[in-house]
Amino acid sequence: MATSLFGLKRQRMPVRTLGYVLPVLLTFFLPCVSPSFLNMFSAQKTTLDPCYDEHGVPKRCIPDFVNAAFGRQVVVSSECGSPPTRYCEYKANERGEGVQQCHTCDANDPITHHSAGFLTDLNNPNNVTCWVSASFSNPLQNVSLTLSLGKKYELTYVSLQLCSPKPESMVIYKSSNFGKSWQPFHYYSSQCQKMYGKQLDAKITRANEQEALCTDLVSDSKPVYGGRIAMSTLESRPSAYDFDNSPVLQDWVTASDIKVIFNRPGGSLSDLAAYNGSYYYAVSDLAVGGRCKCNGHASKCVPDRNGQLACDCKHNTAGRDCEKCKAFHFDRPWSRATADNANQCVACNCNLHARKCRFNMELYKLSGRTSGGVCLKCRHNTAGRHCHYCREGYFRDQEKHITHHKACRPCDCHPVGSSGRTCNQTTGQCPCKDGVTGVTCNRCAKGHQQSRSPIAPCVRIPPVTFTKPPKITGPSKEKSQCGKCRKRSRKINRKKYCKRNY
Ligand SMILES: [Ca+2]
Repeated sequence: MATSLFGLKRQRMPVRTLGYVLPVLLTFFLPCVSPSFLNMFSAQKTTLDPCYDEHGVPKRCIPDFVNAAFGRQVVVSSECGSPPTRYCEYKANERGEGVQQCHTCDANDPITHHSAGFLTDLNNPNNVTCWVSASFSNPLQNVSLTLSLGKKYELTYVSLQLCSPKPESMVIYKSSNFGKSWQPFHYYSSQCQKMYGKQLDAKITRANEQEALCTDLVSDSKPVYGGRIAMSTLESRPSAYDFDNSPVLQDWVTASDIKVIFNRPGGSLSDLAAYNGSYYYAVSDLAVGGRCKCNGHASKCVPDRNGQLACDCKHNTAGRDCEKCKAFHFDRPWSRATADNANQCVACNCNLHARKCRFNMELYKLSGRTSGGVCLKCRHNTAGRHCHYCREGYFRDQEKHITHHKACRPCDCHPVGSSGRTCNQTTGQCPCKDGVTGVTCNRCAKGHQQSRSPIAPCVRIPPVTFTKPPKITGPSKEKSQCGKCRKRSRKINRKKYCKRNY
């Protein structure tokens, strides 16, 4: 597959568009781009899954470089042809004389219309198609182009190829929240200070890397017609050389929408002659070069269930931009993949007893930044941040692995014989009252016998003395019951106590 320095896979972009755009970009933008940023765009080997190496080890992966504007609808504030109108160009003939060439714009004519669809169609230099705004007489009338990319992208450039002369003042804005708010991306004006309160060609430092530059287009206004305006998102920005480690710049290049506002038409004499008191803007191609934003965790973007473009997330990540860890993978904090580390999200260790967990930064730090997952709603009578021990009232069955759903058995402490309901986690031994024995405290210890008192259910058997046995006066039924009770076993009866008082 033919790849260029920017890792462009030529099949993905209309060949003619790339052929036209790339030389411009490489000439202007390469010197200011960091090696790590270029590496990000380096060609990916054709493997089964670009997000894993041949041993199945996760590695950073990124979607192909595309013209994100291609074929997308652009909302324009103005369009010529309703009703049909004329617009004129002022060009030099073979003898160098200025000649006016006028054209008809009829929105309802398939041949002479100049609709917004021409902004993002195939950019064929042999058959240039232009959007043309309606003509206007006030040069300060704004005309805007709004392009929704439908998904966050990380942009390398925004470019406009013009059919009219280059405007004197214009601004490119970006939105990274689908049009809720807009941020200036680049100003163009011969009067930066006057028009926008911006310094011409201001120096960008590490302190203001998200500040839009203001540059002058008119000083570079050849050719008058068919010129190209192109901004590099990273140009002149110091951290471009360390893009991987610059969240500020990663944020700066992120956009879901682009808006271009023309504030003032080009002001040279030839331009004005062409306008002849009636201004217009005309653009043949609006291109937005970049990659679907997936934070290094996906190699492609695909339509989701709702038909919206979303990253095909790997490395246990989730979200439209793979901007979070997927459910139950919160043992480490989410992080963008870098060239050195895929920063895969890791599943919580809950010993198969929980389906949910959360991340705890304190525990993560305490563990030496290895594990911060805390299991939620441990099942099967387990407890602990990893559901790794038995909850109160249960003890470990040592014959079963901790992941077994019956690894914890109930203590089953005798309600009368034990002094509590919590047994030893390992042995299952319940806390027995004095004179009581057995794992569940269900028997009187040797030398003890059951009493009538639930507080002291087993009392010491009094020493045997050889005195004359007392005369039994009670009913013979009670006597036989007591005899039975004493003889049978030392097991404590929960409901019934021997009535005889020892
Ligand atoms: Ca076009």
